[in-house]
Amino acid sequence: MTMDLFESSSSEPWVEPLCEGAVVLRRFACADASELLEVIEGLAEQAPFRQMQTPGGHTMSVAMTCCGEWGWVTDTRGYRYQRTDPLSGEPWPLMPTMFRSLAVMAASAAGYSKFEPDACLVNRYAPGAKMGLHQDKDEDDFDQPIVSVSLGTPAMFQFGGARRSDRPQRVPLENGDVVVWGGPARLRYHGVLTLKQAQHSLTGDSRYNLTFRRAR
Ligand code: MD3
Ligand code: FE
Repeated sequence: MTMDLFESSSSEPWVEPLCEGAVVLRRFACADASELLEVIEGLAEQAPFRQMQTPGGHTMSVAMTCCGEWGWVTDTRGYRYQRTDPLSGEPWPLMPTMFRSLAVMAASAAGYSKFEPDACLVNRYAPGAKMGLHQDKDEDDFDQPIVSVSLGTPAMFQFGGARRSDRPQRVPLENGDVVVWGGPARLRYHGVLTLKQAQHSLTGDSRYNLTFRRAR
């Protein structure tokens, strides 16, 4: 009885390989979660979360902001990385040191020892928000992995294949889970199912996702 309680409260990270090139580092960022969220609040004072327009004229349900040398933007002219926040015309906030070191440690734990991110996209999901199946292909070098950090309420991630029509597998992602996507997994289709109503002690009803990239 007491032993069960003890084991279920263990919070040591563990590793779940997803496929060749992709690995889930379960709870890898749990110890840093509250600090990461405080830092996100500070970033959002400089570069507020906004719901961007797709080239097709739709408003994304996910709110986004960026930090680092390059930020990812979408508008009616297309998808691209740019050095400045279109809302202010100012450079994106610097990538906070603790963001960078977490991403570098995670990449290294997954076998990518030379990852130097120059862009971090911060996604905020309210209940009802989702991200349709897409590929991340606006970066210059697909040999560089992407590191993703999930914070707040749980989400169901969809991990598809090389073609949009490939049936995706579902991967639940919780607070503190870090995924590293590289090699043959780098260009696979992926998305996030509609976020369910839930509560997390650190974020209320929201989920945040950081994706660290090498844009250029
Ligand atoms: C698999 N974000 O910002 S992170 C994105 O949870 C994005 O907000 C999702 O997809 C989110 O572009 C998923 C996981 C992820 C990120 C990049 C990938 C999975 C990936 C690139 C290739 C394959
Ligand atoms: Fe993506």
